[in-house]
Amino acid sequence: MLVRTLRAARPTQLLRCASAVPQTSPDATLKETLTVQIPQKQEELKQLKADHGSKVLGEVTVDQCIGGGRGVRCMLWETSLLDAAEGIRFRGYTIPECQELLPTFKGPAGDGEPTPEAILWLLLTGEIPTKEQCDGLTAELFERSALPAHATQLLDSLPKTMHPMTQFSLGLQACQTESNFAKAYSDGVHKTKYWESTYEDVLDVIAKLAPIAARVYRNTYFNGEQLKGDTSLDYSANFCRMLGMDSPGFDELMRLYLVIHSDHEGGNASAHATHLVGSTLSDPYNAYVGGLNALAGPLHGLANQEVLGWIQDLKAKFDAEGREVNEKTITEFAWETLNAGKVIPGFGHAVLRKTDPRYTCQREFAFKHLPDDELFKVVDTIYKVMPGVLTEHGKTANPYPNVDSHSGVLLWHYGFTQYEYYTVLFGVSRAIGALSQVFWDRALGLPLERPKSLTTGFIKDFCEKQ
Ligand code: HAX
Repeated sequence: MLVRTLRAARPTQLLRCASAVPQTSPDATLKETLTVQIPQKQEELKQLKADHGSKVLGEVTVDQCIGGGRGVRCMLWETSLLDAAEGIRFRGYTIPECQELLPTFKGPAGDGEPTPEAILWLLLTGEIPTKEQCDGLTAELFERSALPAHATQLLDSLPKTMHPMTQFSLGLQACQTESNFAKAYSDGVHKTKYWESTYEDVLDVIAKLAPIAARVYRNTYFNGEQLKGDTSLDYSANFCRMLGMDSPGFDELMRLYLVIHSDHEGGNASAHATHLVGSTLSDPYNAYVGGLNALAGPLHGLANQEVLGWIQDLKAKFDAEGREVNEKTITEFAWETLNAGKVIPGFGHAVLRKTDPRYTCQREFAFKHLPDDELFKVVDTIYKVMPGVLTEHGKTANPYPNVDSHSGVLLWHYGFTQYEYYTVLFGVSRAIGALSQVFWDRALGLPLERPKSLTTGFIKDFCEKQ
């Protein structure tokens, strides 16, 4: 009832973006809900192709072809949509709307941060789950979280100097032996049934990522001393206990973190890589390993580590010189970075042209929970000066902060200071969105991804003949 009332209040634009699939029963399990939705979505897509298959969605310029395909509309992605000015909408809902509508650990919406289980349900189904549905999903994820012995042995054998993202990716790759899809495919399953084993893999991977990530953390920074989770809690808090973090404040931060990093439409490198690998009918384990390896790049997910590194370097330099970190010294350090031919991590975006709402909600979290934190004040001062510096520099299309600019300082506040590990947390979260879409790729029977590439010679000839 509550859900229906809130849905009725959704803004017009949101209704325009929303899927045509009706709300299913509030008592249904996740699999039951999806089972009802699949034929409807298949029909919707079939109709879309029949009605509009030959319509033109956009053109491709030479700049776009050479420049990483920015703005080229050539991928179907159901779980979220990004607007350059407004930012992300998850299944039609903005971040503040998700915070208002999605169940929390304690109970109804509004009582703290939404849980990752809730955003997983929303991304998979397009529906706002009830608290009971979320609790059922939490239990299901815990049941699926066991790691095979060879995966834990492999993780424990890795050098502690190996980057945590490499360890994380290897850990998931080792779990691929558990893939239901790979087994079903080799047993000759009919293509109309692909979604069933994909569903199992998607939930299994999401469930296993938390213990893999925790193991990497404990191996790298705590001599391999492993800690038990607490399955009386939710996915986030259980993960926090396995990491060795035990405070309600950090639990809430982890919920916020895992929700807002989950999805950012399909063209970003980690989502796109997952989608591309998955489109070959490689199973969700292999597909998401591809996504993780894309996330590990400094222009993408690794930027959250780079931001903390940049702030530490800045502080070290001015502490050593006996100078205060303020607008003037930050500006000076920013120019040193730019003049050295490096990027300012945490600023700029391939699509966004305004401050990232994922940055804004983390800033609000900081104002609420750590307003006097020294590092937060530095981040806030950077926010004041950096758009001006980057505008003066004149290169970047978007001088405003992105999600990675703020996440590290919040983690640091709670004593989670091993910043080389931060991208692993991003990787735990991004699975929720990228794999929800892999599920729909299989359920809708989307084909192998294979865009056309061109040579420089071809482009020259083509343009000269025009
Ligand atoms: N600092 C310095 N220069 C920047 C810049 C920044 N933060 N952002 C963009 N530029 C430069 C680009 O390097 C490019 O320079 P060249 O012409 O010399 O190649 C120029 O400005 C134009 O780039 P753009 O069109 O504004 O941006 P792109 O779409 O090419 O790239 C990036 C988007 C996010 C990769 C870019 O803004 C960047 O490198 N930012 C810093 C790294 C970062 O924060 N990455 C995380 C992004 C969010 C994310 O994916 N999180 O996971």
